[in-house]
Amino acid sequence: MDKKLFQFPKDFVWGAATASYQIEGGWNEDGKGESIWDRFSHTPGKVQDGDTGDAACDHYHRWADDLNLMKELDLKAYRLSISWPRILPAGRGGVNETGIDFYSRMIDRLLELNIEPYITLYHWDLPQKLQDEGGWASRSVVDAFVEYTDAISNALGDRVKNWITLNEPWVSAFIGYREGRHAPGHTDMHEALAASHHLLLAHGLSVPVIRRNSPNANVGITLNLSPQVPASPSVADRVQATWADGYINRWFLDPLVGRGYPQDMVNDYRDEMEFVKTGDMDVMSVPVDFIGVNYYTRNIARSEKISEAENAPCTVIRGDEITEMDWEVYPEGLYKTLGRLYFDYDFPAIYVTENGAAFVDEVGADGEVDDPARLSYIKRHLEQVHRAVEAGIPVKGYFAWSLMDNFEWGFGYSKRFGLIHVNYETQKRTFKSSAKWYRQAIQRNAVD
Ligand code: IFM
Repeated sequence: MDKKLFQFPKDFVWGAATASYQIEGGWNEDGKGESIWDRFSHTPGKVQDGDTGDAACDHYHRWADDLNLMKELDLKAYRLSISWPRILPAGRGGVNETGIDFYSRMIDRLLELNIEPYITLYHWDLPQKLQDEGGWASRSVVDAFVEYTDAISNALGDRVKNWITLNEPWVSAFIGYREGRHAPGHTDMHEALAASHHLLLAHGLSVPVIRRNSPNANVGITLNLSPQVPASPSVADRVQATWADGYINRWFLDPLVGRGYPQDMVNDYRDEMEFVKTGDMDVMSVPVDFIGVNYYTRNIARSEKISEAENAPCTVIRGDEITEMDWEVYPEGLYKTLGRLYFDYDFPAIYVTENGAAFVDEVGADGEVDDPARLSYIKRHLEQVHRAVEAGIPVKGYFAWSLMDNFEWGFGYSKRFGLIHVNYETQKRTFKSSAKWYRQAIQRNAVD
């Protein structure tokens, strides 16, 4: 039987993504300030095996070679993030020209190679100096973000035409300030709520600044989204799923499109929301050109309020294909998420700004890295993207996470997400079989 060929639209954007702290290293070089992740990873017990991003993939020194690898992969686009403390070491006031220069040279080279840069302004490496005044929980950080946005979009806006203000503000706010598994490692729900609000405010105030400095740019924001499915038809599980959807998805989606914070969540948080000021909700619903979605898995919601015995029989069984992150492989959730963004929220364009999987990779005796599980993961998710495009959903591009293995936050270097294998002892890069497959997909503009 002939295999089905999933052909993508002509202008579909094929890319890969990284983030500054996860790959750059050079943590204290050339005038860079300390970030909250430098501080967090240098604190014993915070990151698995005591790993830090001090050297990471040494991309700060090897960026030119890494760009050549991107070309070899035939990437059409590269999503990178800027390290805020490399640009403004103290978070505000006093630009570090060496930092600007680093990114400026990289952008020039990307354009020379015909690789379109997509810049994320904030992928979690807040300058520590701003954390010292309260971090995202403090409203004063919002102005500092706008100042930073102005500095970097002014420097690069003539050449960079795709901007993402924030990466996964839910993670910044709730994993950083409520669960404490990420920097700054706090465990305070009120701080987390305030942080989420200030992040969205910072986004809203930055969009017009980018538009002013970068005429004709596409500006958007990236959220981590996942379907929240009740484990059973019991009322308790359904309530739990609705709550989880409000907590992770709607808390960010609704204000972005001008619906305000979801009322069911506000009912829970009302007493803690004094940080919302008149006009804030208008600011954060500034129109965007696109929404970015980072999709990895779904969540099956089960209420803890009732016992296993009392609960209705489980109707949703977690699939048995699980990644190293303990995340279920559930490609259809990507289709559902894309559909929701278009049909329920009406975003004019959508990019999958991250999708990928961590699996154990080994370099074989022949020096090759064969990673069929990752290849299959990416292929099946791309099929769902194709399905969405066919359904009329305006999905404009797909960025694999990640270009190369890197520092996976609290897990250090123990989880590998890369298309390119990195030997952290030697910094040798090796294309995995998924990378070779991805190159072929890019070249054919199709998946089969
Ligand atoms: O590595 C992270 C990335 O920084 C943000 N999105 C999820 C990825 C995998 O956990």
